[in-house]
Amino acid sequence: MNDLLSKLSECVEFGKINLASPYPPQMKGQEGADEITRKALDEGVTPQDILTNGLMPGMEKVGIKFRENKVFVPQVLMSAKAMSTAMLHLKPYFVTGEVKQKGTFILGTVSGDLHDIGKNLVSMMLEGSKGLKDDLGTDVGSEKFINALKEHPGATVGLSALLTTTMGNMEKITKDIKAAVPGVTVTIGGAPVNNDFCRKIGADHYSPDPQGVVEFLNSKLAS
Ligand code: B1M
Repeated sequence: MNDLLSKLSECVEFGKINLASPYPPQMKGQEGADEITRKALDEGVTPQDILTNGLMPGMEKVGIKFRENKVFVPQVLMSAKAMSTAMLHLKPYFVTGEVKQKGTFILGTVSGDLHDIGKNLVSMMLEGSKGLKDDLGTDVGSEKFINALKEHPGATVGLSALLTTTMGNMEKITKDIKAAVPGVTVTIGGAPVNNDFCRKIGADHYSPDPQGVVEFLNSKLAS
């Protein structure tokens, strides 16, 4: 692996945001995710490579340690902050500009769920799209989605969930918004969900990654 990418992975794993950050103590005075991402881009490493082979493996390692109670919420928050800081550098490259969706795309992480890094990647990719985007943030319940749909008639809704305990909320939200706004299209994503779950809850589409959302919106336009 490229040396910069392995350093980047380490920054995310240990929550090293930038040079100025004193956390973690063992990396004090070293460059963080901020500077190393910039350097990698300047050296010609592709944004996709940075995401897939630098940031994501670091987050995977944190996830494993988190599951095994080797690190706790504050450390994971530092990792999330390091990853989000790095993603700011990648944002201009991930803006597709290709999506010309019909109406607005309303996006949110479902109620009870605070994970927003994956959702933000979807949001980033749609930054340059021709239609509007309404990112409602995290912990979003049925009512907020329905209000947004009333504000943007004809909109498509994107739901993200990262917890097995909030997947069920995805089902409730899908049912609620389809009852309130018949005909609305719902696309879902996030680590614990898949195509079978999508069909089971009556959503219209599942995408394993942000690019899948872009492709789905484009295919909707073509149909
Ligand atoms: Co949490 N957490 N967390 N966490 N966290 C996981 C998800 C977990 C797998 C960790 C573990 O145990 N190994 C576990 C879930 C277990 C489960 O449900 N089966 C877990 C848990 C248990 C929890 C808490 C309950 C812990 C606790 O408090 N005891 C708690 C819940 C808080 C809450 O939400 N109510 C909690 C808290 C947190 C933090 C707040 C500390 C932090 C979130 C910070 C933030 O997001 N701003 C956090 C983090 C960072 C993680 C891990 C380590 C990383 C998640 C992440 O950002 N990945 C995660 C372990 C892991 O995933 N390895 C973990 C990177 C991101 C780019 O990937 O979000 O999967 P992801 O998005 C992907 C795809 O899923 C997809 O595109 C992205 C790129 O490919 N995608 C979409 C996502 N949304 C999409 C929508 C789409 C399409 C594609 O269309 C609409």
